[in-house]
Amino acid sequence: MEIKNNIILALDVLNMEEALEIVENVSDYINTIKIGYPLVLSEGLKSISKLEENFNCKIIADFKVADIPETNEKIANLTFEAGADAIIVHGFVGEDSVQACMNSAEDYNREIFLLTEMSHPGASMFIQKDAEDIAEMGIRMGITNYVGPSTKLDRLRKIRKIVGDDSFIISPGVGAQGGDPKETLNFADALIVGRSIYLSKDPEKAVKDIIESIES
Ligand code: NUP
Repeated sequence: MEIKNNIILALDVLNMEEALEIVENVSDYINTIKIGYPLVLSEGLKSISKLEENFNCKIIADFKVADIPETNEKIANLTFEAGADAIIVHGFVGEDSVQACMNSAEDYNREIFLLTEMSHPGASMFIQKDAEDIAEMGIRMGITNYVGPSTKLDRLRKIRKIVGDDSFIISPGVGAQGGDPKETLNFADALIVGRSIYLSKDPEKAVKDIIESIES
């Protein structure tokens, strides 16, 4: 996935008008948008095509798919049918559930991102202890795209070590959750940034500031 400036906008706003306005502001610098439950539960799956009609952008659907294989397949099919270029899938549910999403992605010629460890403090309670096994499972399954936390760089480094330099890692937690853009890019290929951009009074400047800090 060719991600402009290595920044993915997490567009967790609750209405389409606001969403379009924010993307309009940053569209010179950003070509990849991650949408998730906040926007889709407010405005529907049509949010995906709305964004794609208005901007030349790629959409990653952050649905953290985590169900039995049969249900995962339905979720992935509907997401790709709606136009998403990629879907984020939880790894802790196991190989068969992840495989169902991979099969769907193959049918639609789209991509999946495997979520290894999460960025929030509560991730240390359960998912952290399995994150390395999840990454190893991903490699065994032939998955090349991963999600790992920018808030815990020692953990991100471990995940990079497991998935190797040929894999593509996108990393949430930059900015509002405390992660540093430049340091994160030592281990990740692209940053996922939400609030630091969409809550800013000047989203374009917020993006430019991130780009500058990466290049400094
Ligand atoms: O581990 C994860 N942490 C995380 O923050 C996995 C995610 N998918 N996310 C998502 O990234 C989160 O749901 C939000 O959409 C985005 C981070 O947004 P922000 O903290 O920059 O506002």
